[in-house]
Formats: sequence, structure tokens, C-alpha cells
Amino acid sequence: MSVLKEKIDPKNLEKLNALGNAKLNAFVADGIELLNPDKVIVITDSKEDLAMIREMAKNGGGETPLATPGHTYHFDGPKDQGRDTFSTRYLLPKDMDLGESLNSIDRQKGLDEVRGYLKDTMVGRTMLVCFWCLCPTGSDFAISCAQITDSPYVVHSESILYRPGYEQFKKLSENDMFFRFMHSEGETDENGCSVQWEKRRVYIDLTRNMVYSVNTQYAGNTVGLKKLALRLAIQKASGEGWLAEHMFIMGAKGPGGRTTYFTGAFPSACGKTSTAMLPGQTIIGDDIAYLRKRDGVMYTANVEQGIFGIIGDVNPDDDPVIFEALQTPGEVIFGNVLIKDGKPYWDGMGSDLPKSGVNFQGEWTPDKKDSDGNVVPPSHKNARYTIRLDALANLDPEANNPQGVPVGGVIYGGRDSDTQVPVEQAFDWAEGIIAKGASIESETTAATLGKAGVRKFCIMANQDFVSIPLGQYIQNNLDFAAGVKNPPAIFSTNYFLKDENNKFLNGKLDKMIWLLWAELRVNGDVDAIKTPTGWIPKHEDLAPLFKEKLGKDYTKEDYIKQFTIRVPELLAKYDRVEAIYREKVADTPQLVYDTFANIRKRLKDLQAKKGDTVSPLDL
Ligand code: SPV
Ligand code: MN
Repeated sequence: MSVLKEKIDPKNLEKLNALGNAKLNAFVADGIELLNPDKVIVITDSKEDLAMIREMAKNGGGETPLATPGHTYHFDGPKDQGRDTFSTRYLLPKDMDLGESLNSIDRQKGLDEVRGYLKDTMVGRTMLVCFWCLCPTGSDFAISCAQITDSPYVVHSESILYRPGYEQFKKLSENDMFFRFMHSEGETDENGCSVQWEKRRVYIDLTRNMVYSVNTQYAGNTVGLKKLALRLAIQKASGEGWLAEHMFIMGAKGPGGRTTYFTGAFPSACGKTSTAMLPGQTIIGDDIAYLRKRDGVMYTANVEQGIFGIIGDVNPDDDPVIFEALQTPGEVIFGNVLIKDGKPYWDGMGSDLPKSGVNFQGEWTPDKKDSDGNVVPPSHKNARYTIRLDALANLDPEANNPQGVPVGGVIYGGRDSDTQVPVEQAFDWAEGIIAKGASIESETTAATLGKAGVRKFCIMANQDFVSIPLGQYIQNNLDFAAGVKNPPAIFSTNYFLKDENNKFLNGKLDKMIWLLWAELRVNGDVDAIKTPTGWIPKHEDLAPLFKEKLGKDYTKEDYIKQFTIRVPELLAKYDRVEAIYREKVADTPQLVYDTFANIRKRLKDLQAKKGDTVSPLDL
């Protein structure tokens, strides 16, 4: 209390005291002692406090106003444009073993390092203390969170992306847990960007439900409730029998006005948001879902209330709902786009870009090169927008239901140019978890730092965030169907299949047809064709959907090209994936190996009968 009293003025101290939480006070006092701010501001759920944050953000706090009222832009530094998976580590106590696939560091060593980097970073600055809630407040999904940061941009982003949590915090009792996040952007340059990116660290203390983040601004490294909280949530869920997943939630519209809810896990930048935003359907969330069981039914709720989405290729044809929302006055933060005369521009927006402007590298012209000699694009590939979901015309009416919504189907996607068919239903829950979710491979994208286009294994599209041994995580997913009367159907999708000339075999909106076919399957409305790896659609069920929804004639030739079973590629895929499990995941459940063996046998039987490539019409 003496530390708090010394640094916090009476008005702000009163706000903290109203929460009456000794653990919170200890967290804030630790922050004050370590970070050494000049001033501390405590932020409540009030309109005034949120307006103050918006003002602070616009006045040197990481954002600049644009011409459209409510719109601002934010730049991260040139070397701070994505999640830093290398410098994100679990602090490992001596008695914890997470397996070799998870990035970790000895707890004490990591604490010394990250707290060393955080020390005195807020001298001359203001420390912001704010409160949010993961999932709808007052539900069994809800988790309270406290965030300390010196970035008004981070607080503003959180106020768009998460439900307010100050009032909810008052209801916590002394023993209730909450997640804690401590962030400082560290030293900044004249543009307000973190300079010491080589000392960027995101360290996760699972023993304290706390995450440290320093010398970074990119939201995926700093906005506590997003991927930092997901890592804490996965561990908590594992102990309590529920799931925390890197999934969208959306309502797919079937015949007669029926809504079937789907969750879907896709690696970053593989069509996840655009699936959740498909025209004619309704969105609940685009990034993180919690799943719980009640009375033999799986329910899911959106952890967030906003979208931090990739802006590249958002245009009136491919993403009409988002495009419209991004033109409308209201709170939107544009990140790492090109700015010219108070307007944001990005690649693939469907109109010409100006020939000059300002972007994350400074003054920009088309011939601009970065320090490594590479041409600088107008907007970064991982440029993003931050917007509240209620700004969208297609928000599902159940989006804030504290009970969540029942899960009808689960989709696992990836970026795969040559192996999997566009959509396939797994034979059952266990095979879906293992052969679809736990076998995702995806060609890398700009959402994480590093080289793009490399095929990377990514369990449930959640691997970057898994905070328990990977085998245990798969087992938890397998076990989750226990006691569920009618487990959701599991599907794989692949929007990135290419022909021999390296041309995509599908149009961007074809994903709507795969989704609506899955909706029909969940409800038992259509038959399907059996392959060695699951059930694929019949041409006769897809053609009317293409005609009705997209006005396209879906030819048998296209169907055959897209749904041909590529046996050698599939065998190679399961060989690759199995090798990773054998080498890297010591606690892999035996069922994983048995399932791969069964799939391989079915593939080889088909190969012996029909050859390497098998038309769906020959099955
Ligand atoms: C992702 O990369 O999966 C995102 C954006 O949703 S972030 O994790 O915040 O970087
Ligand atoms: Mn994500």
C-alpha cells in the first residue's frame, strides 16, 4: 500500500481501492517498483475513461487521426511487424516439462532477463492499469484480466477487442484467479516505435498466470488478452476439462433459415477471417474461441468482441462487409498501411494506390528499398485493422450470449497447394482431431516473422500458443467428445489447391460452398463419397449451391480436378507428420499412430486398385 500511495494520486487510487483486491494491489505495486513510472492512471469501464484513452492514443500514444471521424492509424517499427515466435518463451520452473517443441527458458533466468529489460522503462512516462474480460462477462467462460502498459494504443486496441472488465473485477473474491499482463514498449524513436527490438521479449509465467512483454508494439506481442492470454488459457483449460482454441465462430445458414454454428481453426493468414465473414452468414468471432460442455452439448463463446484482421486483399468484391465497415465513420485503427492525405491504402483494396505516402518504413514511393535492399510494399503484408464486431452488419444475434452457442461443426484449414481436396469430412471426432486438426501443415505467411512459403506443421493451427505438452493437448481434444451426445462433425478445408501451372483451382468465394455443404452434412441432408481419408461432396450436391449462391456453373471437369485424390501426396503428408510426432512429441497418444497406420493402409489399398490419382467419380 505504501508504494501505491506514493505513486498513485488519490483519484486513481480510489479506483484501485474500489476493487478491494490484495493480489491486484501486489501486481500493481510490483509494476510500479519495477517500471518506475512518473504517473499511474487506473482505467475503469466508464465512457470518460475510454474517451481519455482515445485522446491519449492520438496525442503521442501510438495513433494518428485520419480524415474519417474515429479512424486512426498506427505504425509498428520496421522490425516489429508480426508475432515474434522466437522470443516468446515459457518460463520453465525446474519441475515442469513442456516437451521439446515448446519454446521455453529456465524460469529464473528468463525472469531476470525480462524484468531486467523492463526495469525503469516507464521513467518519464505514464503507467496505465486497465481491466478487461475474456468472453462475455458473467458467463462460465469468463476470465478477468488486468493489464499494465505504457502504450495508450494497446489500451485502446483492448477496449475495441475485449469486453470491459473493471465492474466484473469488483465481483472477484480474494481467492479468484485473474490473468496479468505487464508490457512496456521500451525506448521509442521519433515515430514512437520501439527501438530495442533485439531485446524484444514475450515471457509467459504459467505459475503466476502472468505474461511479460517488452520492447515491442505489434498487437500480437502486446495486447495481453489476445495471444498472450490464449497461452495462459490453454493451460487453465487443460486442468479444468475445457478447450481454448485458435478458432473463429460463425453461423452458417442452411435451408429454411436454419443456423448451424461452426468453429474453425486456420493458421494465420489462411482465410480464417474471410471464412468467418462470408456473405450471407453471421459472425460471432474470428480468432479465439473457448469451448465447454454442458448437458452433453458442446458450446462455444467468442473470447473477443472485435477483430484484429489482415487488411491485405480486403476489397468490395472479396470482403464486402469488412470493406464497407472500413469506410464508415467509427472507431477503427489501421495498422501498417500506406497513408496519403489522411486516407489509408493497402494492397489488394480494389482500387489504385497513390504513388507516394507514408508507411511503416517512413516516406514511401514505389522504388523504396528497406535496409536489406528489398523493395518495400505500400502496406505491409501483415497490415491490419482493429474494429468492434458490432460495427459489422453481419454480427450474429447470439454473439454475446453468456451461454455461448452449440457447436455443429468444426473446420480445420491450412495453406496447401498440392495435397488435400477443398473440403472433406472426417469419419468421426477422433479421426477428425488426429488426421485433420493435429495434421495441419501450412505454407508460412507474413503473420509471423521469418521466411514465407515454407511448409510448417501446426497442430490445430494453435501450436504457437499451446502451453502444455503437445501430446497432452491432443489427448484433451480427443477426450473433449466424451459424454457429448452428438459430437460435432469435423471437416478439413483447403482453399489453396493449385493446378500443374501453379494456378489456384478455386475462386475466393468458393469457400462459401464448402461451408454450406458442411452445413448440409451436419444436418444429415446430403450423402457423400467415401475416400481413404473421409467423406467428400458429390458433384450433384455442389452444383446447385454454386449456382444459387455464386451464380456459377460448376462443371464436372472443375469438380474432378479439385476433388481428385492425390494418393502419393497424401501418403507423403502423413509420413511427414508422423515423423514429426515420433521425433518431437514424446507424449503422442498411441491413437495418433494407429490412426495414421489405418489411413496409410486405406490409401495404399486404393492406390493398388486405382493408381496414384483417383477421380472422385471412380470412388
Ligand atoms: C494471428 O496472427 O493469428 C492473429 C494476429 O490473429 S496476432 O496473433 O495478434 O498477431
Ligand atoms: Mn490469430
